[in-house]
Amino acid sequence: MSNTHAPFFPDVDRISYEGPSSDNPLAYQHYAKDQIVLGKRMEDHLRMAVCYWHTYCWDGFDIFGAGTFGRPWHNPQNDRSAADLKMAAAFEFLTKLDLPFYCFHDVDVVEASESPEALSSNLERATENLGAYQEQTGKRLLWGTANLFSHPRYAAGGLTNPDPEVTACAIRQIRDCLNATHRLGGENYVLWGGREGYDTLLNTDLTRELENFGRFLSMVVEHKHKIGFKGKILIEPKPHEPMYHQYDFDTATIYGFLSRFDLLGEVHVNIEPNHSTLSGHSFAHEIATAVSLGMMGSIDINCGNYQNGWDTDQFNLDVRDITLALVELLPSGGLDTGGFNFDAKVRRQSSDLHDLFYGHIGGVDALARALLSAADLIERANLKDNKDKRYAGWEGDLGKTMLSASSSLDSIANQASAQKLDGRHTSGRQEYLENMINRSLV
Ligand code: XLS
Ligand code: CA
Ligand code: CA
Repeated sequence: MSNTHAPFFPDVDRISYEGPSSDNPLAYQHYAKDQIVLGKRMEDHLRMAVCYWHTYCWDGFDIFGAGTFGRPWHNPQNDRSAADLKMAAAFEFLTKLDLPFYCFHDVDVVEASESPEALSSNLERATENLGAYQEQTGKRLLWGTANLFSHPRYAAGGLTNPDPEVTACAIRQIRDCLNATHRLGGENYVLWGGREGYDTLLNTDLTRELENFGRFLSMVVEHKHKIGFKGKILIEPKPHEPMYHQYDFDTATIYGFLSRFDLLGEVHVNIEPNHSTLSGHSFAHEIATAVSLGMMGSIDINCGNYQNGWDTDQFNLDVRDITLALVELLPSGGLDTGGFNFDAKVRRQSSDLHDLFYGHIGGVDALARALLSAADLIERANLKDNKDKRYAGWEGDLGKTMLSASSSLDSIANQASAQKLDGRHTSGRQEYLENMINRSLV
């Protein structure tokens, strides 16, 4: 497929690394993709992706007003020619940013489709075109996903809808999009339960909805194996918005759900900082929980606004916050099939095409700085040694005996009394450790 529509960004060259002293706003100051950090190239650590929906689909509308962007690839009908132009713009932008991956929803890559049949066949055509662009540019698919929340039929959810006819439509979309992701060599398949949850318990059979959800998620996993898809199936935790309550509340909730339906090891998580903070957790907490429970999949990098708490999907420039998350992620081996997908959008007032570049360049450099900072911290601050020392007692006689199979509440209590054990607090050195973070920040 030759990109006959390009260029949409004629005055922007490929963005390259110019170093921290560069004052070129269309250059990377920290992201040097071939630089080796902790034994791996930066590009391979971060595996960054541009998302279709915020970057190419959104025209700047919000609930109070119409679109502000006037993108040259949009038209009011969102017809086939708009879908084709958008795809050309997408691969030009990705190539100019020099990032390896992209992500999409089925409806993002096709024209407006008036029926489920039309969506299936339009997706078929779009998959061919995406494959051709991948071939031509060397870009890869980090993940695909089906949009089960925008069409009015999904007002009460997709896989948890009260009406089986709606759920059947949702399943058809998932089947088609998982097949398309597989054909495109996608590395993961994501399910964000956009409307899997409820607005009021008064009309909701919570027991039935969760049972149906578990049953149909098992079918997604069965289908993945049937077609030989080697990527990971990922659920994306989010506590609320658009629904009052969403079943995939946070990573720990999903762990309980997967364990109930015997899906542990088959389904992992796609963690988003903005969703982490919405659920009352830090980004680092969600990463640490996923690593600890063996559920780490991928990351949708963004952040919310600290004052209003909504899902504002901003580019995350908070190097310290990302560093704290990477300190949890990197020692576990880092991302495997996952990556950092920019699920972030420029503000509605940022209506120039250049703003799309500024947004992503800032996000990329923040990730690169956080990677360098986390690597320095891990190497210099001996965080592992510090933790090992703090928990050393559990490797000694007392700790081992207490945890042995023959121990009981009585045996431990009796030992405490016989040996007159009188445990004392030792410092956790929190301020010392927090200072180490600030000293490592690049
Ligand atoms: C919305 C979600 C969504 C998913 C993909 O809050 O972040 O964008 O990542 O459906
Ligand atoms: Ca997301
Ligand atoms: Ca979000």
